[in-house]
Amino acid sequence: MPFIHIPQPWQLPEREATSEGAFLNRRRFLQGLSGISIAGAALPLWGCEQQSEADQPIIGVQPLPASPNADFLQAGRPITNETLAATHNNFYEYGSSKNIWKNAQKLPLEDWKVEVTGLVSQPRTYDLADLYKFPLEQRLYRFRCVEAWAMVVPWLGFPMSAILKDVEPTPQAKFVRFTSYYDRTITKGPIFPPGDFLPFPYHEALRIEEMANDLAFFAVGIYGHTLPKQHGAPLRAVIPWKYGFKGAKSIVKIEFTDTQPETFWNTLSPGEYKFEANVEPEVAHPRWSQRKERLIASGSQFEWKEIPTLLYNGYGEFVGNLYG
Ligand SMILES: Nc1nc2c(c(=O)[nH]1)N[C@H]1C(S)=C(S)[C@@H](COP(=O)(O)O)O[C@H]1N2
Ligand SMILES: [Mo]
Repeated sequence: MPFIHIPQPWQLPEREATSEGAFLNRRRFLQGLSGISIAGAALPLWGCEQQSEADQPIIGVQPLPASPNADFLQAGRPITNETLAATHNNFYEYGSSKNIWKNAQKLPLEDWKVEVTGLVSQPRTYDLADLYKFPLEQRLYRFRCVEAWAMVVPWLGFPMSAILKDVEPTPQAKFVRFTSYYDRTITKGPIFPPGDFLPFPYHEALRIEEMANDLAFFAVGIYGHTLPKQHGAPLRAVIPWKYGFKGAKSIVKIEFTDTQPETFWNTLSPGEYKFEANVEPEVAHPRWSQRKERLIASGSQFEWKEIPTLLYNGYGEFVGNLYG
């Protein structure tokens, strides 16, 4: 039998592990992700109080498979410390600060369903077990928020194209819309004076060709376990060449449409948050430049590393053809 070498996401070249934080990450990654140690892992990776029932090893898929595409396994930057990533979040349903991880533990995951509907020939409703049956893979992606902070995280999930194959959109389908879980009595969310005007539920959308691109991903996990609630358990969109706000969290509905759907931030402030929202260093946000970004680089939230922003977040070779 031929020996097939599948590179693992944590096999980063040494030169990328320059900072102390990256070194610690590397160790944690090895501890957390190797099939053997995770099988016997009783140790929470970051303090019991932050563990949630969602934050578990995914049963039945150990060891976790790496993406067959080696290009999706190297970010050219150190992996972000897991605790930092999990305590610096945008999730407006749970508050308008970055420190919402505790509040987000209110998200109820019992009996989760994801309805796929609209212009499709095979509408479907997936439960959690169905989602974990997709062929899962790990991908190490750069991640860029429109606010100019950035990170590198190992997602676990499946390409969005797998859903396209399952539900078969009709020829009329031109867009896909994602809707996040929302219950006003549970998620609360910020109330900005003079009133509660945020257009919840959070909703985002892509052109169907963007969804079909190899890079477009649905994550069910991160750092080798299921998604913590603050990262958008149990299913969130990851579109790494676009600003982070395109990646709706805690998705309950996926809908195919013939016209361009409204989206949350674009509805709130169309001049600042475009529908397309590709990472483009030369296109400034009205209130700040996008030429540079601050990488959450090491052991403290206050140690930011400033680096240049890359066009399409460095993924031009995969997505450039979408934008002639
Ligand atoms: N439902 C929902 N999804 C959301 C958001 C949100 O407020 N609500 N924020 C978005 C923004 S602005 C970013 S940068 C990312 C942050 O993802 P992270 O907290 O997992 O890093 O989630 C995106 N998805
Ligand atoms: Mo963001």
